[in-house]
Amino acid sequence: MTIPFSTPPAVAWASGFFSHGPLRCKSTTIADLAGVFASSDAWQKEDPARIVYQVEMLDSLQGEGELYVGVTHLYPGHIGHEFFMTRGHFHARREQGEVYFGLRGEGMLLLQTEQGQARLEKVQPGSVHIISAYTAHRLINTGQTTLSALAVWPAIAGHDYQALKHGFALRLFAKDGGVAVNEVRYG
Ligand code: PAN
Ligand code: ZN
Repeated sequence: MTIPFSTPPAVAWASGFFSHGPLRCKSTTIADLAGVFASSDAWQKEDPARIVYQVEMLDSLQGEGELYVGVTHLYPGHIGHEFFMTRGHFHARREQGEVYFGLRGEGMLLLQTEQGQARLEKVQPGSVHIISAYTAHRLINTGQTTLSALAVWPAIAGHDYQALKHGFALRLFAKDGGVAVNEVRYG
C-alpha cells in the first residue's frame, strides 16, 4: 500500500509569508477605501494607487465545513492622523467566528457587536484573538512597521461590508507619539 504523503504550505511566522501556494492575493489601495477614513480631505490628498494592505490566502477548498487561511499585511501610515486600517466587516453568515494570530508589528483589533459595542485587543507577535460570532472586526496598524496577522475562518462565512459602511464606533489617531482613541457618534 502506498501511503499518501505531501509537504503542505508553510508560513514563516516572523514575516507571514507563505512558502508556496496555490495562493490568492488581493491588494487594497487608498482609492478602494473611499469613505472609510474620518477625513475625506486628507484621503483625497493621498496617492490613490498606494497600497494600504494586502491579503495572501491559501487557495483551499470551499464549502460547508471547510476553512480559509490567510495573512493580512497592513502597512504603516496615516490618513490625516488616522492610522491605516482594514475596511472591516461582519461575516455575511453572522454566526461564523474567526481566529486571528499576530505575527509581526503592532496594532489593534477593533471588535464590535451588532448592538454597536466596540472594544480593542492589542495585536502583537504571538497574540491570539478569538473573534466570536456576530462580531465585526477591523485591524489597525498603530506601529511604524508592517502589521501582519494570520487568520483562519470558515469558508462559508462570507463578508458583509455594507452593514458598517458608516464606520465603527471607535477611531484611532496618532497623537503626541501615542494613540488616541476617539468615540464616534453617528446620527
Ligand atoms: C480577513 C480580512 C482581511 C482584510 O482575512 O478579510 O484582514 O480585511 P477586510 O476584509 O475587512 O478588507 C478576515 O477577517 N476574513 O474573514
Ligand atoms: Zn472576517
